[in-house]
Parts: sequence; structure tokens; C-alpha cells
Amino acid sequence: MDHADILKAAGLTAAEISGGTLAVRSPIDGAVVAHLHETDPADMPALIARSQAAFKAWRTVPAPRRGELVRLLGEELRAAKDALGALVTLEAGKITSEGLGEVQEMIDICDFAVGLSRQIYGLTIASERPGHRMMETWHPMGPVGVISAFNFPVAVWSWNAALALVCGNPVIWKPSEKTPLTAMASMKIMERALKRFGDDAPEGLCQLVIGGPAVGEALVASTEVPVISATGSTRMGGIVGPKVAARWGRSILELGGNNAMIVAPSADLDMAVRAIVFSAVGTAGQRCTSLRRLIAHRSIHADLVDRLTKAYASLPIGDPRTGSTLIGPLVDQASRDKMMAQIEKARSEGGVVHGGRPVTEGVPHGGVYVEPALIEMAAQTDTVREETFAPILYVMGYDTLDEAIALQNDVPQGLSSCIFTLNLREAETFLSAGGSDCGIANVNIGPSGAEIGGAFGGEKETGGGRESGSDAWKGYMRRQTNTINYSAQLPLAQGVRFEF
Ligand code: UN1
Repeated sequence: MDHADILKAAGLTAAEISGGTLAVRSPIDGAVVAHLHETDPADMPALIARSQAAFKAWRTVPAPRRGELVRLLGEELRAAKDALGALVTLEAGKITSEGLGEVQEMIDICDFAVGLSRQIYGLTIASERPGHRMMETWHPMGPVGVISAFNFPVAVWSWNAALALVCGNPVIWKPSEKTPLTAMASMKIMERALKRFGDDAPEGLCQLVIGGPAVGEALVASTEVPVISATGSTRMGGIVGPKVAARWGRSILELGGNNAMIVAPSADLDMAVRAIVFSAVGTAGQRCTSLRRLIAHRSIHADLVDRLTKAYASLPIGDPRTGSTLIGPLVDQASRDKMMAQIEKARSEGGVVHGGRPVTEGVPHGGVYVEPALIEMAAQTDTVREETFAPILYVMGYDTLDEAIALQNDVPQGLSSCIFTLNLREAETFLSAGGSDCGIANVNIGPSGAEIGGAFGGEKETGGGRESGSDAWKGYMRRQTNTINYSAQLPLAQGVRFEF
């Protein structure tokens, strides 16, 4: 299919994707595939007011009924999986299987949220006073602003939207300027679900805003948007987080990662190599969970590097629509410039570089393609401690597990981590309080490709937010503690006497 067919199959009409000021390019070949109309920042107050009005109605709809809307969204996503997956490939450059996988992640979170819609419960707590009962109730918060990044252009919205909706909140979504088309197509899918759902869903429940920082800033600044969920760079989160906090809003931040794998002497190296290659070069190294640092025991270090350089040399790089391709394009030229600059910095710090060259032969003209880079480092330098959103894997050696864990933790980010070992003591030490300091810590599996069900997010500069699984729903609700007195007395807690 050519670009126009993919856009059409995803339900985008010529009128919707032309005549505007925002040019959207496909990373596959750099072609401009749309000119979109941007949201006028001056319209943001009205848009937010619509969301507030929707909230007043939606919060009174019973949660299991709200779950029905998300169930329908899941059904519509199943029907649209191929078309939306192909559009993710076109707009974000992901290989076909990963484009489809992203839509599957949307379906999975819908299923999760439907179940959750019947499980929004709080505790009952024993009261110290006779004839009293204590409990906690979870209530909706209000409009949730979702700011998402190019690399998971639709799944991250769905993580937030599926939970926010069952929790009783409207959603306003600001996608990356690089990937607004997949957002528009997702909204069309949502609209089909809303239509089937019927009148219980108020107008303005799910809104989309297209444009640059000004529209995002309007969401971040508004006290009428009590929750901001922002995914992207640590730099972006460092601006958004304090602004939301200054107006007493709540933010859910999912920012940079600098994810490591420790490979111990007992590791199954065949499995480790497969995990390393997928997590380091999958999505062309553009996942926040991508493997960026390999900490290998010195006894297996040389063997591992040898196996990896061989595996890297065999990886098909090119058009992500071709079934055999494993490494698609980087999102844009700026991304390759940054990758090349970081490789040079690592080299100047003593790094031994394998691969990492631009690829221009056998790839679509106009796209930005690279060989993944493997860089042997004698130490964890400043360059290694920085997140570069590209397929660079730094390899370091270690002698003791303590040293490996210290290296793993000695970066500003704290998203994902893992260890390959068949030694129970090592595995459990890695997962213990003195082990990995990340939000995600795995054993014998890579750091990327987390499934729906577990809470997703991390510590330190990763921002501390948790999304999608476990009790992440609590981030979209306010907790109310209730004490009910069914006695005819009015005893005070802590035995305080106040007689008059
Ligand atoms: C991201 O890169 O922003 O665990 C999210 C993973 C995916 C999500 C990544 N399920 O790699």
C-alpha cells in the first residue's frame, strides 16, 4: 500500500489531512503525508470548559457502565488493528509487527480497564470508637490531560484514557507533533465506540488537540485539568512537573530511561543475546525501555561482544513495511545527528565502536537509517549516563555483583533493568531492596516490551509516575476517607474530652 492508501484505510479523509500548517512526515522516506489544521491556543479555555462539563455528567455514570464504553473501544480497536498498525508504521516508522503490537497493547489495556471498572474499591478500617465505621471511597478527579510522545504514539494514550474513563474522568489528548495522524485515527475509533455506547457519554468526553508547545502549555497551566499525564524526555518533564505542582495539580510522569542488563557468568548466553538484540535495536532503540547499557561479567564479556557483533551484522535494516526488516528508520535527521554526536563523544572517552554508521544503500530514499552501535567502554562515563534515543548499546565489564548493581544504579534515570543469571542468590539480590533502583526489574528477560498488567514507570529522573497496570488507576482518582457514626454518642478520637 502506498502512503495515501494507508491514510485512507485508517479513515482519514483528504479534507482532514490537507490545507493546514502542521506538516507531517513519514520517517520511512521523509515524504510529507499531511498538512494538518492546528488547534488555536485561544480555543483551549473553551475546550477545557467542555471537558469540565463532560466531567459533571460522566462522574455520575456507574463505573461498570463506564467500563462498557472501554469494552466497545477494545472491540473497535480489534476491528481496526491492521489499519491502525499500518498507520503507526507509516507515521512512527515502526516495523509492521511492532506497529501491530502497539495496537495489541491498546486492546490489552482496554480489557484490563473493563475488569477494573468492577473493581474500584477501597478499604474498610476498624474504628477505635464504638458504633463507628471507617472506610475509603475513590472518586473521579476531573479532566485528565495526556501528553504523549512519538515513539508509542497511540498505546500511551490508551493506557491513560482507558483507566481515566473507567475512573470517571474525561480526557484531553495532546499527541506529539510528529505523530498526530495516528492520534486522529484513534479518535475516530473512539468515536465509533462512543456512538455505539449511546447517550450516557457526554459530548466532549474525549478530545484531541493538535499542535505545538502552546496547546500543551494551556493544559499544563489550567487548574481545570487536575491530572496531567506526560510521557517524553526528562527535559520536558522537568518543565511540566514543577508547573503542575505549582498549581497543586497532580502529574503522572513517564520520562527518560537508561536501562541496563547485567549478564552474570551463569547466564544462558543464547537467550541473553536474543534479549539484548531485541531490546537494544527493536524500535530502532527508540523505546523509553530500550536497552542502553550492558554490564557483562568479565569472564563472558569477550564472548558476548563477539556474539553480539555477529548478530548485529545480520540484522536487516530498511523499509519497516517489509516483512523481513527488523530495524526501521529513526524518527528524523536530528535524531541521527544526536546519535552520531554521542558516538563521537563516547569514542573520545575511549570507547571502541562497532557499527553505528548511517545507512543509505538498500533503504528507502529520504528516510534516516542507521546501523545499531555497540560501544565497549572501560568506564561508565558522562556520555553513557545520558539517554540517547537511538540504537546505541554501551558495554561495560564487572567482577562482582555488588559492582554490577552499583554501575546499574549509578545513572540519573530509573526506568527498567534486568539480570541474566541462573543463580538464585544473584537474581534475588538484584530484586531486593539493595538491588536495582528501577521501577521495573526483570530476571532472564530484557528491559523492554513490558506487558499490560504490571504498573509501568520508574524512579529518579524517570519521574516516579506509574501507568497502565496494577493499582495505577489510583493516580486518576481522589481518595476520600469516611468515618460514619451509627451510635448515639459522640466520642472523640485519641480519648480527647471536650465537655461543655
Ligand atoms: C515507551 O517507550 O514510552 O515496555 C513505552 C515497553 C512497552 C512500552 C514502552 N510496552 O517497551
